[in-house]
Amino acid sequence: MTLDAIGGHPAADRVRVSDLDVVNAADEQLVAPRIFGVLNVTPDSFSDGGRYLDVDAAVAHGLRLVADGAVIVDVGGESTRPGAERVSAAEERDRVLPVIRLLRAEGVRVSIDTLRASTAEASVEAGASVINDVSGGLADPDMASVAARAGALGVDFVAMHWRGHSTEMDRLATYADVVLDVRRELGTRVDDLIAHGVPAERIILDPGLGFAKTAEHNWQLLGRLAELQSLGFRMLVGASRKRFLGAVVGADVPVEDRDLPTAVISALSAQAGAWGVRVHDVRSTRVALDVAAAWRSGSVRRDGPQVDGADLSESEIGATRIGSDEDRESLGSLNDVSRGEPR
Ligand code: PMM
Repeated sequence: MTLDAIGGHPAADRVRVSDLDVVNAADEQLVAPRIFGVLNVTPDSFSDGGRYLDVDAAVAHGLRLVADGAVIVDVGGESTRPGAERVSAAEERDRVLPVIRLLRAEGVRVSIDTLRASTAEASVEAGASVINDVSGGLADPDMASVAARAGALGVDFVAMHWRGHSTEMDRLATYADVVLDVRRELGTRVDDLIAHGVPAERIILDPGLGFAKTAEHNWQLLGRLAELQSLGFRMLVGASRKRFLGAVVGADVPVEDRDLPTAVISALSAQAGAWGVRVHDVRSTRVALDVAAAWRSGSVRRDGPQVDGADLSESEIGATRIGSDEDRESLGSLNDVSRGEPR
């Protein structure tokens, strides 16, 4: 069957054009794709594990990500690198909740990267405005209902393509056609989420690079991103520093050397119409996205890479990319809602 014959997901009709363009309706002035800055509060994530276990260090790094151009900070308390063992729910919450509360107090928008419904729910209560579940709701049977309750309050849900936990995902990397298979499996996730009451316009899809994927699978998914986007949902791309980039820059170099290919992928993802990119080094991706935007529009954006975090106080850093006072007010009221019981 050709893609033309498949068409978009039926629920995509409910995703209004304006929703495709905004994070929680609060940042319309920003040019897509949005940058999710990665903040792993873990001892063992593959690229930044152990660096931000201390709450103050984590918050300072979150503020730095925003100063560099992230629209949202994606906080994770459990590593998903291949082979990683699970941490307890209590340990995960102890890692992420203080960081989320403090970042919110600084006016920073936060996404919670978790497989657990209980962590997602507690994080939304602490002020998170996006739930980022790398299993797309498959790992925890309660996640879809939490996403539905949170979605009713305007909280977005990232459903990544996933086939199994870190300890087993490498053996699950078999596909007839990786793009068509991932597209179909993401479509099934959308059906299930909507059946549980998640509003279609709150769903963001992600191809899940590196999760039950070989390097070739990752490149095929990137090169044919438009086929995934034809499902009709916002698309988030998470290539940052992943192992498959080692083949480009050399396997024995520091992971930071993967920031250049990551930034190139961010620019190419922008050209392909991605809505968001999730990266560790925000500054290099910001520059790459500004170049891509200038290429498209014929001039450098007025809100381009003018941020110099060194000149800003911490509270100003938190507000830098969020925009005008009016925008900050609307963000504040959004999170007042999110902080309540998501029911
Ligand atoms: N990758 C990782 C963790 N969370 N979330 C989304 N939505 N997409 C991804 O590709 C993704 C993710 C693994 O990378 P990390 O250990 O550097 O956070």
